[in-house]
Amino acid sequence: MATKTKTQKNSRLKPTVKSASSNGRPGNGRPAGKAPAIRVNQYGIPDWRLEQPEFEVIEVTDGPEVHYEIKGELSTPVPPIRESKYLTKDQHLELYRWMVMNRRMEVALENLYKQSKVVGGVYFGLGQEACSCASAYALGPDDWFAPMIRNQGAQLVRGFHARDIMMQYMAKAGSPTHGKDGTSHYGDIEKRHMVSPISMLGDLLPVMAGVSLGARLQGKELACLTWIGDGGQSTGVSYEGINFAAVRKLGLVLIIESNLWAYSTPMEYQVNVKDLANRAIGYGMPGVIIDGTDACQVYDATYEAVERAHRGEGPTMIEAKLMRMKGHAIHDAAAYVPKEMHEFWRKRDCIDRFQKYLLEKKWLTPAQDKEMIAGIEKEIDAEREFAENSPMPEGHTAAEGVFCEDGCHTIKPKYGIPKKAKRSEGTLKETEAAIHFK
Ligand SMILES: Cc1ncc(C[n+]2csc(CCOP(=O)(O)OP(=O)(O)O)c2C)c(N)n1
Ligand SMILES: [Mg+2]
Repeated sequence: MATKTKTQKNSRLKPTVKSASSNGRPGNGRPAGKAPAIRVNQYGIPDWRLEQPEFEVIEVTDGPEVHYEIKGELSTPVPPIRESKYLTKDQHLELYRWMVMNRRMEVALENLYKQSKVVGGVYFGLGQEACSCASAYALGPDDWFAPMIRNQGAQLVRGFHARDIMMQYMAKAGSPTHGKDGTSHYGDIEKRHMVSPISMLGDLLPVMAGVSLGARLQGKELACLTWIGDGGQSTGVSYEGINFAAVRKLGLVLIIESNLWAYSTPMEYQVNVKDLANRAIGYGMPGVIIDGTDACQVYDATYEAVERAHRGEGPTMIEAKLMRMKGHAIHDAAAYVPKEMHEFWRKRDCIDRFQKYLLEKKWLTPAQDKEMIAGIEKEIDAEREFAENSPMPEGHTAAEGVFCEDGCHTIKPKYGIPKKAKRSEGTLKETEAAIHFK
């Protein structure tokens, strides 16, 4: 008979305390109470959530098989939405519309994939629409953003059309990369101020810190928003990027999407801390924990981080707690996720809760809601039809526009010529200012 053994792990629910043993080393075993008291410093990371779920995922070995089980409190009531300090009634409604648009577009993408109209895979942000849309919605018109695969909603909020995203997945000639890339590797540095996603997790962090630094050298304090997963934030380059932003007080607004899974690795086996926002302490920057399924919390936390960036006060780390409600991508059925975990988070669906909130406040009537959703469906249908009917690229275009050719475009400062730093003994030479920041 197979024996069930649970992998040894420090429980997050009840921290274990090991008894001290001297191991024969000098000094150990000295009677307590003789040494001077040790001061413990206190750091406070605010936690805006109205619920702190108490459960953990445990790896269970059952003979040769390994699977995950969930242990803890799963029947707690769904928390209310935290009232926004900043959003007006109309902005609530506009934000709700973006979230619904985000979800409906991803349903359309899934259908296109199932009809074999997509080249490659498709990625979804199901359950994370509030996190993508409300954060992008909090940016000012000049601010920059760099989405990851789950932030397609942010692209819609910042001016991309559903057809752009659809055509990109379908590798159409009219897509942002003209059919040269099947997923999401495109940006828009001219109009929408979007830096292309980078697949190497963490690399966007120093890039966005650099965008903020570049703008500062040109006389502008901008907010540069990007997102990273609970898995991705463990990379070395994440540390380097965040640290650099903190030291230079750059306008990086970092949202850690703590969605409890990094591919098939649960968060408990990815990091040994419960709250990733605590890491802000080590970087020397403010951190905040929010409920990533509450659009008002996402908006308010990002809004405050953006204001801080505009004042030149430096970066902010926002840990948004939520759940990745689908697999890593369409090919991943996420069978490794315990069923009860999906059920717990399904009850906390960001769109359902926001809809209920708006209806209860009477800012939206059921009839207006129905009409709005029907309008979005019509719009998505038109976008899908446009994408489906648009042509594939001509063969000869494959080698075009891959490398810069003489005169193809000029690289120039966007906001102005970098200012020279002043010194008491004089002024830096123009070249020195550049070297200083190398
Ligand atoms: C540096 C690096 N290592 C590994 C990968 C492969 N990879 C792509 S996504 C992913 C999981 C990411 O998990 P997480 O950061 O939590 O984001 P989520 O998918 O949960 O949104 C991995 C391991 C990668 N792209 N880059
Ligand atoms: Mg994750």
